[in-house]
Amino acid sequence: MDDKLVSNEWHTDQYTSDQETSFIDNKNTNNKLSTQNELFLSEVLQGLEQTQKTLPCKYFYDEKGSILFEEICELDEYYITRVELALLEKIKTELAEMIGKQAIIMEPGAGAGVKIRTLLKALNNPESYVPMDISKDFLFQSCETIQKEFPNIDIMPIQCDFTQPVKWLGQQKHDNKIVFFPGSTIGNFEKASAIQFLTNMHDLIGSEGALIIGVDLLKEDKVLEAAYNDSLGVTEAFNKNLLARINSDLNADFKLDQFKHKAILNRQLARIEMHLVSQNEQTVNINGESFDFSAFETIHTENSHKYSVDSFLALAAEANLKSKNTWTDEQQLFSIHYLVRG
Ligand code: AVJ
Repeated sequence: MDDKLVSNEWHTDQYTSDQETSFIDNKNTNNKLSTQNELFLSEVLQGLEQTQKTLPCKYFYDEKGSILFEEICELDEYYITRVELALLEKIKTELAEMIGKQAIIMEPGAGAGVKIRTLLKALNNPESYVPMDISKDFLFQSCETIQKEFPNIDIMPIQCDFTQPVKWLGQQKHDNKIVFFPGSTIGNFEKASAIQFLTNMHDLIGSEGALIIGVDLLKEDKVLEAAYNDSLGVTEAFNKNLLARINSDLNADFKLDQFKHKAILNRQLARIEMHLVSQNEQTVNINGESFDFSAFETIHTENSHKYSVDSFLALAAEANLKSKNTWTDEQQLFSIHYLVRG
């Protein structure tokens, strides 16, 4: 499997990128990691210097965080995964017809790959699958599982931060480029970044391709709040794992028991916000810099924007994408959109 992943000339020859991107290759490790941690450190310091302290949510997904996120997806209160998967099951034949033959399926933020298996199974002879994720080990493991299940599909994983441009993808000459972006991950982006991301996808898919995107819908307070303040405390552990990661990767001394998780619905901005609330006045050191917290001051760690079908399609239109079809579940909890160039 290693050979297959690293020797494919389709990607090694044409590979150029604006960022430090690496294909999955077990032999290629140490230097990369420290460059990544330097970037991680600068983003952490920058976030904590703000009046409203923030931390970038993409760093949730180290190995432990990726596992915790999978646990979130299995919670009763976290309806998103369950509802999207059921909807995907329901529309998969229709999707397969729209996608057609010999597609190359790209998936930014691929994670554990449960949803992609549903799609790949339904498709007519897909050519290749390109999962992208920031968490290398996790990506590598899930690729192995997928390759076993689909021996005839070329699997070309890329470790990257998909919020940054990955140029070579757009340069692939292929008619049927499909980007699969489930899970309402788009919800993490603020408006300008969401439009930027959608514009990158618009450029990437070309005139024949499509973006299949899952988007969570705005709904009543209690359903949303329960989904992000689950009773087992998994979301709390997920949120706090970011502090643990900063401690171990960036030489910091966050006291985990001095912070509490709190998710709040900001209806005006149509989003759930996750915060870590300092329980006391305290000082935290990170790689030689110190940060003071007053009691109940928060670190804003994540936004999860919610849309209506119309508000999402208006956003897509700003990136010159239009819906060829949009599906929702019966309760209107979640939506899936098949977007093409407008
Ligand atoms: C992966 C961004 C879709 O916002 O629902 C889940 C992340 N954070 N619980 C979401 C998340 C806390 C999730 N997304």
